[in-house]
Amino acid sequence: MAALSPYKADFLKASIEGGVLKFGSFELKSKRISPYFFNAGDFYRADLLQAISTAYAKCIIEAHKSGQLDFDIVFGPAYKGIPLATAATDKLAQLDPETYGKICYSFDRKEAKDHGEGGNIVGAPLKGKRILIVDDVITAGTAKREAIAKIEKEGGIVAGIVVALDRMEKLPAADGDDSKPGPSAMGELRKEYGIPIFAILTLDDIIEGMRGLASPEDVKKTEEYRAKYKASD
Ligand code: OMP
Repeated sequence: MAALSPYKADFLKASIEGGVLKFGSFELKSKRISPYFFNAGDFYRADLLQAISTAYAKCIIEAHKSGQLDFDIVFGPAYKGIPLATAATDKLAQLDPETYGKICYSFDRKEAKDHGEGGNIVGAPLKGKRILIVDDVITAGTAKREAIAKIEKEGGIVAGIVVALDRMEKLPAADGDDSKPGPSAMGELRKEYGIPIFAILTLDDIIEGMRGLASPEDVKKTEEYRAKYKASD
């Protein structure tokens, strides 16, 4: 496998050293038991927030330059997406003020507000704008579908999704039999909505980069998990 690009390697190192990417035994939303967990809520220290906002901004700039992504607003789904989208917007403008100095951010409320300015969205209005969703992790894609529905209801046009981590997992089988090959959440979302989706890191990147930063036992368990749940596409 090709070496990780420097910004991805820096991000992985900060995630492990900062305790954001943990190894052990964790139950996922899907009920699968995973030997690793990435908690974007743990980027609460200034240096870690800078590490993640830099990684998002560089990933977004790369995708934009390649011609695959054009957007007006960076949208962070509540709650964990909110600081991620806000910090990524700030970092984009810092890294390239000419291109991103006027980029906007916005996020949703979990509960609609019926007084004051009211509504479901805080920040830039979405109507008629191209929206880039910035979120933490893709496992099954359920949270991304919910975010897309909210944005479309507000009249926004979803332009793409950027996540910190693609777990590369196959969708849970309808009959509960996870031993059969299955398609990935990311692939299904791309097909269903026709939008580009980018991940700063994938599970393959984590396994490659964790050697030397995590114990050989954790590497082995993570490889076994990949062998069991990795999607076929
Ligand atoms: P969807 O793939 O869109 O359903 O989103 C996966 C969600 O699972 C994330 O937004 C997190 O809330 C949570 N999650 C993590 O935060 N980190 C992980 O490593 C794994 C999960 C998970 O439960 O799958």
